[in-house]
Amino acid sequence: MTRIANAALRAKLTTAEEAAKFVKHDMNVGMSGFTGSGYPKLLPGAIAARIAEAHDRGEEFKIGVWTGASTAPELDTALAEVDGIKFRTPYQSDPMMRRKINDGTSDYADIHLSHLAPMVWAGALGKLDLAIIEVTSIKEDGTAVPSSSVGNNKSFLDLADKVILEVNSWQSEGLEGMHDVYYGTRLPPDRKPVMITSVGDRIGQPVFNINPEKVIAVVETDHEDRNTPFKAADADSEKIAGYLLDFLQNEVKQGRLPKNLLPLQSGVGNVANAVLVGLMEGPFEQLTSYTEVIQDGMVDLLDAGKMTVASATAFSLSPEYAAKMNREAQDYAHKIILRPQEISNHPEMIRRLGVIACNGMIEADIYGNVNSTHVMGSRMQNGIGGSADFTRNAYISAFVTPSVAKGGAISCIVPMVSHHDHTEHDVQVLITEQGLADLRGLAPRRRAKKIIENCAHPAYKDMLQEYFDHATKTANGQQTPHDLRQALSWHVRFLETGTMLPA
Ligand code: 0RQ
Repeated sequence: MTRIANAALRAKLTTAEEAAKFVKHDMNVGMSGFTGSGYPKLLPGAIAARIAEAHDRGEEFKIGVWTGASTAPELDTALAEVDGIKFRTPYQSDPMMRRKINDGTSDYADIHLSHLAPMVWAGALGKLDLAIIEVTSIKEDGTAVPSSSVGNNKSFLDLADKVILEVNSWQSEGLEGMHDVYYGTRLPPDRKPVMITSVGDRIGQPVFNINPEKVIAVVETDHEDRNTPFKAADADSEKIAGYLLDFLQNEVKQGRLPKNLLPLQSGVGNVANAVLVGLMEGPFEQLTSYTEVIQDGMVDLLDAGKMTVASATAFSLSPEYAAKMNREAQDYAHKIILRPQEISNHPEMIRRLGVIACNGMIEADIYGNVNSTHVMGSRMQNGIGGSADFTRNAYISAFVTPSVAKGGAISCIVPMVSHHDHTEHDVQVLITEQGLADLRGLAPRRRAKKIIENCAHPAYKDMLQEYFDHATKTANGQQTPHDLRQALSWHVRFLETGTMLPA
């Protein structure tokens, strides 16, 4: 049975190959997609094929690609491997895309996830020529039910000159009613408060408005999302999660956090999963989550009755949990809310609700500055994503990492970070498998002592202490002692010798 109930839009049904013919060199294209869910499955490949043909003929053909966040091989790999992306924003985690960014083929603007929509409204990134958006269905009145992510779709649909819709019948019709698409956002000076005062508040509508005159093509697909298999937490992740949970329990004991904590935001990956598993076994009840993505562990917490409601902008589930969500979406529609990312990541709500944020990092320095994005100062890994939207505005902000990387050749605690994403002013808690450093209220020299003692790997602890002692003696001022000739010498040593450890 068709998922396209509106006759006028059904009449625009065509193939991806036909629809792709609309895309021309230098266009800016806004695509759906957030952490591997809800991205267009067919159009990017069809566009990539046309780009490859054009390049074979010696013609220039590259487009700008704006999304919600990371997508999947069908989008980022497909377009990057034909050198088809001139500009990419706001976040990616695709190995091919990463390569093209780092070899200079594609420009990449690493933008806070809550910032992109307002920038697009303001026209700061230029004209949006086309939106390619996956939806679950098109209703008789011409509105569209979003799929497994909302991301920037509402903004792209509203602002693009033209629209192509991919209607994906793999997505569960039970998703209808889960989304809360807010149409009240404005640019200054017309901004009004966004009236979400508890995690479960709904302030928008369950569907996207579609202007039928802008729709140039509708394509049908049944391809599934890129759902990455769940990896069981390793020993280090379990230790890190354990320190965080003990810390939160102590905050409750001290009367600084309520018994059911405050809304949780957690990054994706091993440690985040371990935290969610730990919460399943822990003492906390009536938990809530105000975050970016719904992960397997949150579904477990909702099922167990330990979490009452979770708000995000996308799913990021294993294949098994995605299948479960597809079967049972209707049952979750009152416990899970998917919002546009300028709302899921909005500083106003994160500050008001008092979110507890926990994110991964590449490295931290002895004063608690954090690098989330660049390997050895220059090479882009993924991007800042929503980590700063949450960290800066959180009630409690934590960063987690194993204390070493690359088999011990790299210390993730360094004298000075090689790139700054989160400054010491924003970072309250650092955690490695060695321990937790509560940095709240500490002056830089005390922060250094705590981070070295609690978080550094034994192989690097003495070296960090030596650096700090040396910097304290030689620095031209004592607030944040550094010897600028040596501050980045560990990174230089790694680049020259393959390890941060001295010969
Ligand atoms: O390299 O892929 O070559 O093996 O970096 O590291 O340990 O797998 O860690 O997957 O948790 O990612 C910061 C990148 C951590 C992620 C980052 C190397 C390491 C490996 C990945 P390989 P791990 P994770 C909201 C928040 C920004 C976005 C964000 C991230 C690779 O967390 O992208 O926070 N964050 N969004 O070997 C050199 C170091 C290194 C290092 C690790 N110090 N130096 N390389 N690596 N440490 C998210 C949501 O709510 C969805």
